[in-house]
Amino acid sequence: MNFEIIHLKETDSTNTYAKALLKKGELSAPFALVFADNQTKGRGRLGRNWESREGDTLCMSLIAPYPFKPAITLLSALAVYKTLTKIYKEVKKDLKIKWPNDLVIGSKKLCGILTESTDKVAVIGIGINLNSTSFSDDISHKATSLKLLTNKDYEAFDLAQRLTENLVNILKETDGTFTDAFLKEYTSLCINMGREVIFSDKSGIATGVDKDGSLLVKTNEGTERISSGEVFVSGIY
Ligand code: BT5
Repeated sequence: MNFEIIHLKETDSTNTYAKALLKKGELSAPFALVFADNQTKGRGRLGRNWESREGDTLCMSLIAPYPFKPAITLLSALAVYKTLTKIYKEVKKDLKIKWPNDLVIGSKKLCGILTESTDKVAVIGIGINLNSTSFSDDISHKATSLKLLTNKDYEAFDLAQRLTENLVNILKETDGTFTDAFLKEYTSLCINMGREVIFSDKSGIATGVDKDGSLLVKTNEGTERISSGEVFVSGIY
């Protein structure tokens, strides 16, 4: 393995744990996987929650030696896609990426990614619903799992290691920036393309993704580049 592994029984958030490890400076490799069997206070973006249950949800963070680059989150979503569709071929026809950081099945969310960066290191937090068959009332209308799609059971730790291996390889190959080939692949899987998207107080049609990871949206006033913030896609949560 080309990364260190920290396997926890339980933690509040693997991203929080990873950031504390970085502060202590006790890591022995530039890449490290922090994996938790159970996460009690998972975080989404903008202070939101990430819901998980032991045995049902994969919760991991990858520590990677890269300064903040928006494309890292998008490349991570692509690595999740590539790993899941390589191991579980039957999910390929249903799995898509929703810009920037979600993987979706149909109109529901399967995976979320929270990247937190310093000027030197990125902590890429990944949550995937594996075996969940129910969710809290807050998200039951918009969440799904691999088990709900295939009726099979999945093992989180093994998947986390294989995903990390792929993600580390992609990050090393690209240095955390988009190559033309990865950008083309990401765009072809991105469910936003050609659809109406709503952002801030505007709307338009998503036409592409830029090399820096921005979403390109054609509005009445011309093409806008969206680099962060919330983007809603018509018909999807
Ligand atoms: C995300 O944020 O989707 C990022 C989630 C990252 C979770 C991982 S788990 C390991 C690591 N450690 C952490 O503490 N976090 C990372 P965002 O795009 O802001 O979406 C959050 C929203 O997704 C919530 O407000 C809910 O509406 C919804 N949500 C929460 N839990 C969900 C789940 N299990 N499945 C689907 N949707 C969920």
